[in-house]
Amino acid sequence: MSPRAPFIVIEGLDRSGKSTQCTTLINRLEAAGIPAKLLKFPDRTTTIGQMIDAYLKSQSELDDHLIHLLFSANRWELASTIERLLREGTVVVCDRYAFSGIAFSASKGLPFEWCRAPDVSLPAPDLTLFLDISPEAAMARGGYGEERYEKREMQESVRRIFVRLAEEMNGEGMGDSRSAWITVDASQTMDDVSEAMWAHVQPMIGGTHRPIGRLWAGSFSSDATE
Ligand code: DGP
Repeated sequence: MSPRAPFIVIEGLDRSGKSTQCTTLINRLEAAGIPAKLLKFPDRTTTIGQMIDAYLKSQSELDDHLIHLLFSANRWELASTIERLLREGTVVVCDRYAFSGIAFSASKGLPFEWCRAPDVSLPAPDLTLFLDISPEAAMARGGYGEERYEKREMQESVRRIFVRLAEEMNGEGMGDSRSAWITVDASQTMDDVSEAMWAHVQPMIGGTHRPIGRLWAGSFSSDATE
């Protein structure tokens, strides 16, 4: 059986350079002759994504729980596509994923475990690259834009939760859903960040025979009678 391609997630604060780095990574993979596809969450093109887009632009008001579930549903909309691409041998690079879901919604005061629940069992990344930058340095890059979460206190809280997730993902007790989480210093030059990312991605491009993992798979009992 031929190996499947790896699933790579890029996470970070707003203005960490994430989207630019995702594009650079895709270009590098393609230049190396590796089929690669960039996905971005939220995917604002779907019906659910359009509701999220309106919310982020403050054109609509939604309950915090509801918007969290919509963000998660937006990931589930693409879950089978991600699995198909990986099996076909296409590297999937994802600009944000379930970790953003927890980091942003828990920062608004929703319970951490409640935030995790709807994303349990999504395809698990083989590698998560977290582009770490202080909110001050991110702001110095031209300030935050107009969107709802682009405020300093929010970004500070988001960063603290990302750090907690990093410890958890690399820790014991993750079972099959354990996946490598690498923190990259995103205050470096764009070229240095791109090199640091490539150093982790390049060893994986030959693919893997490991089955696609399930995110936080051990979190719930699968048997209602247990
Ligand atoms: P972006 O298009 O990458 O700028 O992301 C839009 C904003 O949405 C950004 O501030 C991060 C936030 N975000 C991304 N995913 C989630 C999620 O699952 N839940 C919540 N509450 N916010 C998210």
